[in-house]
Amino acid sequence: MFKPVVAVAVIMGVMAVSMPASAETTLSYANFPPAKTFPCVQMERWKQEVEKRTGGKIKVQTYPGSTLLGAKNTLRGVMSGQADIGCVSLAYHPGAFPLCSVMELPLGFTTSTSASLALWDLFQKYKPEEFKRVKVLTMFASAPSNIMSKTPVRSLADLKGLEIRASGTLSTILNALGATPVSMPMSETPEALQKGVVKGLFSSFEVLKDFNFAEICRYETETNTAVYPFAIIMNLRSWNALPEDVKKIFNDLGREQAKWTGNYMDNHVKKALAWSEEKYGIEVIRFSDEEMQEIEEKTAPLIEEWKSKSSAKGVDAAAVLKFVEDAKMKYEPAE
Ligand code: 3IO
Repeated sequence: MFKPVVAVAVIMGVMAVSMPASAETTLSYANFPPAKTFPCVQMERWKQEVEKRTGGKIKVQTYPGSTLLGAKNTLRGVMSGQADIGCVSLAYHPGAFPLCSVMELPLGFTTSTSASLALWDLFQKYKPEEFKRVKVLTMFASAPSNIMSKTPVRSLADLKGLEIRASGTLSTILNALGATPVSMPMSETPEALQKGVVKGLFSSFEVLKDFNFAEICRYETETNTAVYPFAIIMNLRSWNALPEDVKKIFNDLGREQAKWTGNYMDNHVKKALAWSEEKYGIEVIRFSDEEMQEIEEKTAPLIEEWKSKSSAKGVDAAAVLKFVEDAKMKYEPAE
């Protein structure tokens, strides 16, 4: 017998299954290096937290390995809406970030955690013009940069004329030390090393494992000079379209994510070094105190250069530098 109540219930049941529970939004998130590298590991963690905290209202579709946008077109691509969210290494855009590029200077941060928190505080304090066309979701920095090379670099003399991959201000640091810097994004580095276009790279040690660079670069010279700052940016129209409760969840995640990423990175550097020693018998080289003193002297002018360049773009350079140095004191681990 025909029962209208049952029929209506069945129809409503079908509708409930075929229609989204409520307005569900999927955000695309572009990242340039391979999935197992730290910018992508932190991306997956952010995705997980967002999906959990929004109760599934927001879904995040991640695109590691430049599958949606590459290293140098993520900034533009996010601004124009080709992706909702993207990961930008600030050093790939010399001149574009006159304030936050202070974090690329040889300031002697010893951990990713301290540099990441300093960068986040810096952004919150100044809300710099250079990011006004995007929403900044979080920021973080790599662990300090070191020289990974095919031939041993035991002194600055060994570095002379050696082609080493870096980016942005970190390339100018290499230049000041007598090396021949070759600027390119990290995502192009495996091929350049393989082909011999570069004889090494200047970055944080976790790449020894994550890119298997330990196989080709058996010598690792500690300099702990400078970090690479990163920003996770969101398209403004996509941001403005989010409901207030979701915006709050994203905002609350900003600093927490910076700290999480720093912690992950610092632990992962240790693991990567142990792995590289075990698997490839890499040699870790430490410069003498005299050598470290010379590095400080040779790179000091870069700080003055940054001051004059950023001042010319309206940045209160002395105040910004002091802010970062104070944040460093606050966050650096006790010796
Ligand atoms: C980096 C970039 C991509 C993947 C892993 C990484 N570890 C350290 C960095 C920083 C860097 O060298 C760069 O080019 O942004």
